[in-house]
Amino acid sequence: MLRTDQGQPIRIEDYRPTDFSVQDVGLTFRLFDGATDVEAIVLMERREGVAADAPLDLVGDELSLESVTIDGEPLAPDRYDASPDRLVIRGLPASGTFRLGLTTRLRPEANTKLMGLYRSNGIWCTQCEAEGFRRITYFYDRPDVLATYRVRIEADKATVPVLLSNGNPAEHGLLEGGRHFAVWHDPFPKPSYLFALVAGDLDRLDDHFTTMSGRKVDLAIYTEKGRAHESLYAMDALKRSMVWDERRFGCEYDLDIFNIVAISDFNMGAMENKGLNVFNHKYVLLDPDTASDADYAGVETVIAHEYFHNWTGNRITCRDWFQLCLKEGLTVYRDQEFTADERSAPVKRIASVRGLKAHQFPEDQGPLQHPVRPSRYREISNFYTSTIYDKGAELVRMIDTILGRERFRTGMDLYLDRHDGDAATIEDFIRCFEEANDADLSQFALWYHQAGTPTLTVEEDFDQAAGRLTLKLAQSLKPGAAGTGTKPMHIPVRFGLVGSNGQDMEARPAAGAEVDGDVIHLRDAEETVIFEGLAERPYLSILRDFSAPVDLKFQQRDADRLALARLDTNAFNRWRALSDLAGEALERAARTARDGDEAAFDPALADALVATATDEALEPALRAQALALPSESDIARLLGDNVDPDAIHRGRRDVVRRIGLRGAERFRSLRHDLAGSGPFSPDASNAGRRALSNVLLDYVAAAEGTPATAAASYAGAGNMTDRLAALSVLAHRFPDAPDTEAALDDFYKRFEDNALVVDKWFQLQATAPHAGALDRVRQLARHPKFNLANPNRARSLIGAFAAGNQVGFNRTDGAGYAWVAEMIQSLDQLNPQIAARIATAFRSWRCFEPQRRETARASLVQLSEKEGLSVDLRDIVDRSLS
Ligand code: B3K
Ligand code: ZN
Repeated sequence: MLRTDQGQPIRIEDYRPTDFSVQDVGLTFRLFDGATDVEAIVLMERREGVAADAPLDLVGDELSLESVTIDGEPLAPDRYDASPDRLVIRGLPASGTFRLGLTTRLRPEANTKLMGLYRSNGIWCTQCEAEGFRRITYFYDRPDVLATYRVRIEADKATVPVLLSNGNPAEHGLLEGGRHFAVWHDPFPKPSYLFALVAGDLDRLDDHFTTMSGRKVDLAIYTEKGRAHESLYAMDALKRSMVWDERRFGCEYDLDIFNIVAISDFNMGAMENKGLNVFNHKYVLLDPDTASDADYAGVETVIAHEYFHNWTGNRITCRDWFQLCLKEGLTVYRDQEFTADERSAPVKRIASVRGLKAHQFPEDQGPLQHPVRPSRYREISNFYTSTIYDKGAELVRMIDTILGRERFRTGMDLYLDRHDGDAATIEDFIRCFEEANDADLSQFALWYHQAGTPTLTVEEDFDQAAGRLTLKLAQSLKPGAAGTGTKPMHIPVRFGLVGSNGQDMEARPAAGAEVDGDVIHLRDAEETVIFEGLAERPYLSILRDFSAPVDLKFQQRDADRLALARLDTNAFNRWRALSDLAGEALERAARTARDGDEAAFDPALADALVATATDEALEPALRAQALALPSESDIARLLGDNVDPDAIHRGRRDVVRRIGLRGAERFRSLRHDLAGSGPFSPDASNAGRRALSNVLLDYVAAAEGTPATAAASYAGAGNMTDRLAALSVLAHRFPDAPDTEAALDDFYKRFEDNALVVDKWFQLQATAPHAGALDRVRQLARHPKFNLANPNRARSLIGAFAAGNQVGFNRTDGAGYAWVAEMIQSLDQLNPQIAARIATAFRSWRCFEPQRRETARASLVQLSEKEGLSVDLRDIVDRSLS
């Protein structure tokens, strides 16, 4: 018997190249309702040095093999063994090329995993990353096997007019029986995970772009019928991305055509297939009445991200999946820089750091911890994590900080030049920065291999008489679940010494750690830096722009933080000063709420927030970030252990109410001033004004203690951002009010035909933190519009409740955990990837107080004892319990 995939661990040290090389792949898809035949002709050759009797060993997944040929001749049955997930062929030529022909029969309509070829609303589409191509044909489905592809698609002409694949169009024509065909040729060798096919009755938005060398590229975005006009903003974002990548990194687009397709059933955000990006329609379609500012920003980011992959991911791909951060971390870094340039650098940085702390820090501190460059996995789909993406991007950003912008670009140029056409490794990437700049990044490289969030401790001492500031910096890393090393790493610490006039003071680094401009290079476990020549005690602005992904421990005086919140020239650190003060106030409030007391309230924080809200010198989006207090899960992370989500919730509500009471009058008048007039515009500056106005609405509503203002805002809303914000204040703050029910009903009735808005309606209710939350989600799971098979819908109810409703999911009686576990188990039968992803919400179970810890563990254990769990889900459950 051939082995079947039981999720055996894959280890990096077992990597070796394939026995046969693949040069070219020809694929013919004959699309019919119910069944699709795929004929593959693969040009291969035994590699030099490989034993002449070594068999060809290819991988499949749930495949059914119809025929095998070698150079056109049918292969005798005794020459091969086939099972749904493996094909082994013996007796192949010892040297020279041969053509392997395979025919497989697929059932795309029955493919609920949405990996390989499947149908979404009648449209045939594919998703191959990471291991979906093996669900189409037997292949070396791994990223280091690069080949050119020629793809022929045949289908009914009337019902399936659009036939798309990677590369450039080569041929098309008519066939008998009302059918037609199209042939696509992709001249750039690519791994199988970048293969794509789309076929259906689609609408199209056309445009074009002229590259920096003057080549014309045809651009098209395909949508479901009648929705092409909703992709105008996405098209604009695409063209801006193309310009930006040329200017910033010298990266020019290479094919004659670039296509994007929006699909409604999609496991993730989008996919960077060569020349044919396939998107979750959430990240393409926008309409001023139905899309919020967050949706516009999301589309812009994802369009850019997938486009940027054309160089960082496609032209240079990964040798193996352990190198996933090579393309993902780097591409996230690039899309963050794009947004910073297009919108606002400090606002983007704050949003990225908030995201990192909310998603990556808990992952790095819990049982699902893994290094940015892992060395083991059981199921690669479970490694598309915040650690790979977001921490991966932080590591690239640190290289930029350590080397400086120009030297960073020199290293990138060498990487893009030297490795074009390669399947590369992290070591290749780092070496380019070292060689191009004569730099030593060997200690820095530990960041890729040591899991966990290092703690950076800072102490300061100022000698007034001598005008001398002494900084003591220490780093430490606890051993965690991944069991990787804890050696001191190279940490770039950006800093400033802020004078009472708000200017950065000039100071001589007199001794101690290496200081280069505004960056301290911390390399040892403990180091001291001495600055001399200071006329007054400076306010220390440390870790500016969050220059390293560390857990900063710095007992800075409140007065200094309040001063930095007013004065710091570094906008990010102005935000952080307030955020740290607020975090501490919220921690105190949670502790006292747990003990049944009311927290003592220091009005200084409220006054600082009011001052920031009304500071005309700051862009509104930045003020909105400052006013948005740490979330309930942020507070849970700050508390660290023995967490009681009900106490966090009560404490936070109390703090918001008191700030609201103190600022109510100013907040109301500011909202009045911010109220927009004129037609809706999604640009960053208008979005910032709406963000500020809506964060203020929450304070005002909290202070008033009645739904009246939010209900009025809902009724008067002229766009989705304001409408959603008002509805969220109603549903989250006043769940039982008649106004809330009325607004939720109105919202549903207005938008029930728009799936993306109905998702918002599910999500908003699923995340409302109140005692009846579980009953509400149970009821919503029976709603006629709920559909477990659609990933967006499943995420908007189950995922949103599990990851975004601290109070509801973590009920003391364990009923929240039990319901989520039950839903995950049903979902696992349809779509293991989505089930496994939602299950990661259990990862912080050990941080709770004993009763919740026990009930959460019980649900996980029950899940782990079920028969027939997918490899995906079992991997997450087992690791969560380990
Ligand atoms: N590379 C894809 C993600 C694929 C996820 C596979 N489970 C999208 C992206 O990161 O751009
Ligand atoms: Zn990506």
